[in-house]
Amino acid sequence: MIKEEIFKVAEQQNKSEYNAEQIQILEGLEAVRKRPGMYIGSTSAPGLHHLVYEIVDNSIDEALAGYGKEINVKIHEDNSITVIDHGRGIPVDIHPKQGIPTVEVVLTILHAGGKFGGGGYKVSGGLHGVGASVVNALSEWLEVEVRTGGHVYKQRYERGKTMYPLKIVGSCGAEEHGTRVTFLPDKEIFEETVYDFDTLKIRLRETAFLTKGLKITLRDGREEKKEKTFHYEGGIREFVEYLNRSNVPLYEHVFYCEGQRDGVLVEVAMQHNDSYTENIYSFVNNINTPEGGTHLTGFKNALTKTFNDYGRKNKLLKENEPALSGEDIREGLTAIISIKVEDPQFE
Ligand code: 1YM
Repeated sequence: MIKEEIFKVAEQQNKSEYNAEQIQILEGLEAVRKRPGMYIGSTSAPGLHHLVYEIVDNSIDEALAGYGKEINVKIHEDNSITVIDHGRGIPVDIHPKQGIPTVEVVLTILHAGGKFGGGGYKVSGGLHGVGASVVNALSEWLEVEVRTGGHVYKQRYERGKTMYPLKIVGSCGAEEHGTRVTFLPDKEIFEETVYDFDTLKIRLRETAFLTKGLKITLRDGREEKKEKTFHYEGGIREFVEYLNRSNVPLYEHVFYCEGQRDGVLVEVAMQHNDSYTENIYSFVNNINTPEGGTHLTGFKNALTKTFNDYGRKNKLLKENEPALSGEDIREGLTAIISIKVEDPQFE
């Protein structure tokens, strides 16, 4: 074979591989549309709201990596949602394996988000943690805008299908960077397509408490204009103050500690109030773990031991007196245990 022919065959092979990959992409997102519940839990209100958390989680990961301190969420008149962050922007360069811009890979290939840029603590990839491509698959349309290198890049998808190649639609300051995603949940998929401001408010407030220093703004652009900003420099310490707001604290100071070992970041905040109820919330990578786990058991054991050791050492507990039980110590306790692990195992 002469050189030209070899090149031609190679080119055709490349093309057919590329097409095969394209087909896989479409099949991947079709699977999501066929069984949405498998990816987002439900197609009723919880699933609808879950779409927002999936997109916001990518912005939170970016903030945890040290890029961008503010996230804006807006509900529009038609119940479409915009999420804006000021991180590095989803990369726009051509993905070496897929041959399309990385941002398009992130939005059109299932589970792609979690596979790149390993390392670092990620809140995405948790319970559902399915990423932006699932949101895209379940949206009538989705538009992404990335600001980086002085350009504004844009791409639109309809029911997960790319409408045009990534294009530059404008310019921005050389130092400006970030990602903006707007999507309209698909009425063919969801039984409920009206967003509830308070549902988003509660979850975004919790997220802000768990990520100290991060500012999250939620705006309602529908009939009844509303706006809420969540920004807690004290993080979970302020979360405990908030939870204890309608109780009488037994002491003024909210106990707080943080530490890191073996790739696990641990934060604890607590304060007793004059009630009898135990109010302990635990989180792994910003996801509530109501069933507890070793992080919660470890905390409870350490608390019981520390109180008893202190009591004995300072003769508050006489030698012939029995130790305080864990339940006694946790009476009226409000606490937050928040851990961040690099590779969480949810069971
Ligand atoms: C409004 C939604 O998705 N922000 C966002 C996403 C990414 C990055 C920055 C990012 C991550 C990394 C490097 C990395 C994502 N990138 C990817 C992937 N906001 C939103 N902001 N550069 C930029 O993790 O290494 C997935 S998400 F895969 F392309 F790296």
